[in-house]
Amino acid sequence: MSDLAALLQQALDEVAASDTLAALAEVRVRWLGKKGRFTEQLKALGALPASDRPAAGARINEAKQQFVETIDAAQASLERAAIEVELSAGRIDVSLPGRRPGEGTVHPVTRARLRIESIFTQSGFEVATGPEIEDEFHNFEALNIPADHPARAMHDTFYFPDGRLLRTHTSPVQIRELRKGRLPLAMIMPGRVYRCDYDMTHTPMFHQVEGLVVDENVSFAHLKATLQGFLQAFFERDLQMRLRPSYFPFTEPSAEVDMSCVFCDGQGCRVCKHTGWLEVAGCGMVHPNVFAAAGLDAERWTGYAFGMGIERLAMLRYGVNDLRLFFDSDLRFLRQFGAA
Ligand code: 2NM
Repeated sequence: MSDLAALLQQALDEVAASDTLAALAEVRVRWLGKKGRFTEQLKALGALPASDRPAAGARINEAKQQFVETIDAAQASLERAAIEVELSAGRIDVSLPGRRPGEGTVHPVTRARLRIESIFTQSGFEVATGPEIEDEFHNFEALNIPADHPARAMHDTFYFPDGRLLRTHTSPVQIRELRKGRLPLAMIMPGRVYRCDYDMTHTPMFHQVEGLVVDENVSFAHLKATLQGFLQAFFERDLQMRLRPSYFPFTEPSAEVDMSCVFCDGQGCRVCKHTGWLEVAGCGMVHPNVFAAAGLDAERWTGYAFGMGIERLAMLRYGVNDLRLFFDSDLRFLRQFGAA
């Protein structure tokens, strides 16, 4: 009996002397483990006469219970203290700015396209898109470019084995829209186009935006005013524009669009090769054969169309001197362009 009291006191003293969780864990094993001292006491019961065992067992369990309560309380108290230490040491500064995930930027070609779309939609144009894989009818025939026409050689076309092709311009989208027969219409068609051509100033894929306006009594003057207005909005400045007679199979008459050089204001510099002019687009009045191929009455409908390269416009607008920069994915270049 006094043995057990002394034993319990020793166990409680060891708990009191433990000032770390690790030390406490050792004490717990020493007294309650498989070979622990309370465990040994219970095992020793077998040596007592059977009549003494229940009372002795109860006393041991009582002592053990008191020990367990004491050591559990001590452990909880040490754990609370550890959390307190952690909380006071590592204060959270809620005023610190957060760490943002890396944000991308809008590619300059996309940025230029969005600008173009915004300018035209603000003046009532719709934006239409179509497939990049086309057939000869939509890419050539309907655009008044028959199979034996030299203009087909003008476009270095990527063909698939089945005769389909990668569109060489976005004009086939215009054919698809015209064939829907919902007139009058005013639309622009931006998108990727493909030509088998690769050097300093040509890439096999580039971006075009074409425009098409069809109504009764559409004139060349409308075309000229629209292009002048667009260029001034896109470059955010007054500029001169001139039209030079040219040839496209799908328009008649046709013209090349020049604007006064944005780098020297028409004075002559390296960029405009000392002419004062930059070629930025092609345009014309929709050819009657195009209306006919779209199933429209060429006697009734008139229209103008134009086309320009988005990379070229982006280079002039953002001062990029090498077309290949758009396709190199160099982040030092791309990060200079923010949101549209
Ligand atoms: C250009 C230049 C001139 C054009 C014409 C047509 C259509 F389908 F209406 F006939 N679409 N695009 C056109 C006209 C495109 O790009 C330099």
